[in-house]
Amino acid sequence: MPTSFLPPRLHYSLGYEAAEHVLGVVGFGAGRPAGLAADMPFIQAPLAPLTGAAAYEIWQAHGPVRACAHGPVTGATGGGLAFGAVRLAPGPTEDAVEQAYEALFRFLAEAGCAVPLRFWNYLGDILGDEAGMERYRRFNIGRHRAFMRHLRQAVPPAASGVGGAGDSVIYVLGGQQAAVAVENPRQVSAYDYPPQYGPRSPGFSRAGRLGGALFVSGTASIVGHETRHAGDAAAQAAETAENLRALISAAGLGHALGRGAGWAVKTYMREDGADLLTPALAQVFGAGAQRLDLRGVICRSDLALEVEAFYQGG
Ligand code: 3EB
Repeated sequence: MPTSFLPPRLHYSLGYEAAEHVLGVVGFGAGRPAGLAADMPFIQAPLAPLTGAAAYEIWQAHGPVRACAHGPVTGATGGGLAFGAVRLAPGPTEDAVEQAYEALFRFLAEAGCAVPLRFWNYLGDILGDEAGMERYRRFNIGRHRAFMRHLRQAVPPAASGVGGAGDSVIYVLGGQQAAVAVENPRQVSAYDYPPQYGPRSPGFSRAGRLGGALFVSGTASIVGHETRHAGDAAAQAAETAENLRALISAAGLGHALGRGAGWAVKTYMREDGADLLTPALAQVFGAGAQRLDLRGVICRSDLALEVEAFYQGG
């Protein structure tokens, strides 16, 4: 039986509504909500909403959950899913990332949800230089090492990789069966990027489909493997929308385009100006989609924005 999800809930205020069967909570400019049991997973992301109040991303399961921390990972499991989150330890980024991923893999196995479905990587100072190599490139080396040892599937799952200000965090959703990886016909697979983007290619697939659910990776204004429209955020928004449309269609979910209901969307922009995304997002997801706009640094300096999404058909 395919795993079923409730859509993630994206909250736009500090007020945390006690939700049922909470697997995990991510805070954006927000600390641990008072209503969340002390042993349940909460991680504060090094990113905040573009404007206004703090926000939470809340993942819920269909059924009772229990906390199950393991090593450095805070987590919970229930309803055939697990949520786990970890902070990067100090030290060289590639080593810290390798250790963090290894801890997440061990956590997932321990939780009985050994298959990673979706990773989120929020890195402090993502474009900064670390002893002669960009931090994001070191991140890719560490992730690659962990995947070589622990990933039991042909291609890596969906992911986002975004820079923030503060402590780096990685969180994951795991399950009991792998999602079907989906690639974008307009883009070179990230794991096949040529070496000009670093010694190890980014380990993620463009989307993962699991039953009626779709995890859409961070998607930007990249065609083939090259950035399009450097310096023009509005044109990047339109190109990103084209990429999202192509990807969602390739996933066999063309019928979900523009539906609104069932979609939860997170956007990342370096500068203010999320309004310029609104027409593009309305076309792709529909006006009724949940939406959370975050301030983030994209992992290429010429990219102004990135968009990720989750869909649960109903
Ligand atoms: C890209 O298409 C844009 O390194 O995990 C998007 C999603 C991006 C995930 C990652 C990076 C990652 O290459 C950047």
